[in-house]
Amino acid sequence: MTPTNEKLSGLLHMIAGMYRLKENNAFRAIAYQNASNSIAGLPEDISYYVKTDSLDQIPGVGKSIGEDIREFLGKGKVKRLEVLKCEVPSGLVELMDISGFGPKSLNTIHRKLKLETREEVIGALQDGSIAGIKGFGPKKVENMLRALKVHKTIEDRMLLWDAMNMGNQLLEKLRSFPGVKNAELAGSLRRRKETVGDIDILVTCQPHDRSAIVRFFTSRTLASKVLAKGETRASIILKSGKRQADLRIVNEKEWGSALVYFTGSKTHNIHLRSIARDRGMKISEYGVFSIKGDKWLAGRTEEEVYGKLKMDWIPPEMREDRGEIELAMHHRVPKLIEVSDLQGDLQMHSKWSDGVQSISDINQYIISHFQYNYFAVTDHSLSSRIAGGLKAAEFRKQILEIRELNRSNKSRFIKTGVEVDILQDGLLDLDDQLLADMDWVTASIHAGFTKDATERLIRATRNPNVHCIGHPMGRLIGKRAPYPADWDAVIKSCRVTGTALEINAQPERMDISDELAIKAKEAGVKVVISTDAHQPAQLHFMQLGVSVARRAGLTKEDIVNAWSWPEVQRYFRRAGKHSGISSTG
Ligand code: DGT
Ligand code: CA
Ligand code: CA
Ligand code: ZN
Repeated sequence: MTPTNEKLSGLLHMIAGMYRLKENNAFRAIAYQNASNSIAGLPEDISYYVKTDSLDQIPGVGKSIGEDIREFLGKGKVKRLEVLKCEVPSGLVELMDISGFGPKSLNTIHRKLKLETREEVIGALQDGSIAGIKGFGPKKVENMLRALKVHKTIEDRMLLWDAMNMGNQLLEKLRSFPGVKNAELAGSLRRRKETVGDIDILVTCQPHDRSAIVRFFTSRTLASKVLAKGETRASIILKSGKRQADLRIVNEKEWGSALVYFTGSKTHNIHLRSIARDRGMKISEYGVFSIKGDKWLAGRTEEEVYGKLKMDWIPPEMREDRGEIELAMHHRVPKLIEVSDLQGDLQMHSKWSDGVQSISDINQYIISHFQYNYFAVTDHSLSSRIAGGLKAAEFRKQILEIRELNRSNKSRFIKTGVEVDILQDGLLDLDDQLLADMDWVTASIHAGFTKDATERLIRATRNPNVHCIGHPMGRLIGKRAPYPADWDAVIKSCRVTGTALEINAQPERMDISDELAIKAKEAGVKVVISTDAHQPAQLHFMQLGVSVARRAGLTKEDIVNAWSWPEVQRYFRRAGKHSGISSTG
């Protein structure tokens, strides 16, 4: 993202937040949020669109948001935001993303206690003054405090998606710096953990190039602050994003052993060390050595290091000491799923509901960017009103549109579908006949997050029209804890009914988590990796979902959308599910 696009996207996000805080402005808030998302995904700097007079080509940017953008480029400010700041307490907007801190609650707190900043609100929660306000009973306050704790994880750590973007940018710069031979991400980022504490980078070079590389890493170009600086290492606070990055420089002969060491995890390394010891060796970042005689035995590549311990190479995503070392010793490391294995994407939203693009534009984008054989459009059902949910009759119309598109493309590329709401009692928001006519049905919970969801989810899995449960845990990393549920019972019901579980690849969701995906695989439950894209750029989140699956040791056989469409249909038919009546043909 260009710096201007980043600023503008942030500003529109702020306006969206202010409208939400102002209440009764949900639709405006969504419009601004959509525009903010679009701009974050633009291939060109925003000034290009102004110059070529093509602002209106940007999804979600209409006349009035277009004017805001011109104003921002001209004066660096937007009047609309300045006005809003006088009307609503802007210091509270960032709290609003946390569950339990909705606009209504924040407005009440603001009015009753005259609080203006997030710190003041957090203080008032902790010292009990908020508990004195009507409507803020012990249960509510407890929920708010718990949500704050969830939020804390994301203040200390970054989302994997953000870390990947920052890490890859940094890596590119280092790789093109003179003298750098190898450069690779390490630590939790290379293991693709769902949150990342800091960005670790490992580099090899000739000893005489080290100081120039350290100087570059700690220069103003990359660092806003230097935390530590030595001959072979440095720690900085990155200029972009304010997060920490650690650099380690090693000799080429140590590359493999250093990569193993700095990739971790710590528990994986500890287990490796004990295995080495059993075999009369020791292992460190400098290599594998014999205990007797202290002789260097291996270290150039990771394969060499694991090989010396009589193990197969282990993909970084699996290195958590969850059984991968035993698999590697028996040469049974699975061939993990890869992005290129995927044949389709089975959750996304078009502008029929809260997406920004038409089905035909999504179709074009997917054809020109992916090697898929199918994709499903899954707009929201009616009870997701804020998300522009559709009535049954509108879905019928949408089905006709998709058929027409397929007909004119002479293909069955686009599948009809829905992300149908699971209501409070576990029933679905659309009638069974309509669901049965869809190629692909994902059922998700979008309301009632604090109640135990076990029965609701199980009931949804029992519906023969439901192929998949969408974002099953309902968490938003750093904002909302998963709903309480008996996951073993839910997974069991998926197994019995042949219902798949989604790995939703939205950066804040990563839902189900790697831990649940491991359980799903153990139970023989299939998984669908979906982007839940609301605009084309988000279709690229797929790699995030794939990293969750890889951390769980999943292979092509475990992932529904790694199969051809006839295989998908066959699987669900055998499981006793309806598998569409070829409404796309
Ligand atoms: P993070 O940054 O909190 O998300 O997690 P990591 O795993 O990236 O941890 P970090 O940045 O402290 O260290 C990077 C890697 O270096 C870690 O995964 C394993 C290795 N490492 C660090 N400290 C130790 C240690 O005391 N013992 C061993 N065996 N390995 C360590
Ligand atoms: Ca780290
Ligand atoms: Ca580190
Ligand atoms: Zn959803």
